[in-house]
Amino acid sequence: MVKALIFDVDGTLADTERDGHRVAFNRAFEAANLDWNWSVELYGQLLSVTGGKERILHYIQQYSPDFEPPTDLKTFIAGLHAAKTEHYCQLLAEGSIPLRPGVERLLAEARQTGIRLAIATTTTLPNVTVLLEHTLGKDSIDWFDIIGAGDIVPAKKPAPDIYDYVLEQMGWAPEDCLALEDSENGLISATQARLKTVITINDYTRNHSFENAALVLDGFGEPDAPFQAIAGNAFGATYFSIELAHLL
Ligand code: XBP
Ligand code: MG
Repeated sequence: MVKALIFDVDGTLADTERDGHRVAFNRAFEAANLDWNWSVELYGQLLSVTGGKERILHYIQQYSPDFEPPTDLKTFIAGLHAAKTEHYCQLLAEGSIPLRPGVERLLAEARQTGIRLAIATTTTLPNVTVLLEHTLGKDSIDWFDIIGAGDIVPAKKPAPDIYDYVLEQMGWAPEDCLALEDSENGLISATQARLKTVITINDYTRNHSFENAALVLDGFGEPDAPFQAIAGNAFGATYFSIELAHLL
């Protein structure tokens, strides 16, 4: 029996990357007078590197090697990323990014049935709280026993650190938990932490490799809007529920 669900945020709870993070990065670049602009397509490639600061560094190294920062590189990237976080929070506070279908129902069902909830994400903590606050209300932050986020661990996904951190802090055994992810890096991270993982794909991750996932779906689905099962046994279910989580 599953005792806890551990959710990824970006791409899993909501499609935040294309119209949220990407736009916020571009706004921060513009405000810093940089002529960088991350298109929808380029951003898909850059997503192979998790973490905003790590992604900016990767971009400089791979796409703009002659770039000379005005201060030392680490300080420059940290400043740029702090501005990006502000733009991102502003964007989400406008309420423009909804939760993915089925997320609200699944969280409610978990709470009703005594299943514990946690978050394990690469993104910066304020980005998580602003999303929860503007989709489910301020109280929803307390629905989660723990929110593991960002730089709290040394290595970001695909390293297992953030899942290990959540398990260790809560004293949970991996076999009692289920991870919910959307990407290959997320799956590798959760699997290395010995967690069974369900994937809900999105436009940026549909071609990733999900070989070790317990189940790969196109979304959590709703009673009146069934999911498509892409790989794994969905036990005849048409939407992801706690009942199905117990069967995996
Ligand atoms: C999410 C990410 C994050 C966001 C940006 O990965 O890679 O880096 O794109 O967030 P996952 P920050 O869903 O696997 O956790 O800019 O705050 O780092
Ligand atoms: Mg994700």
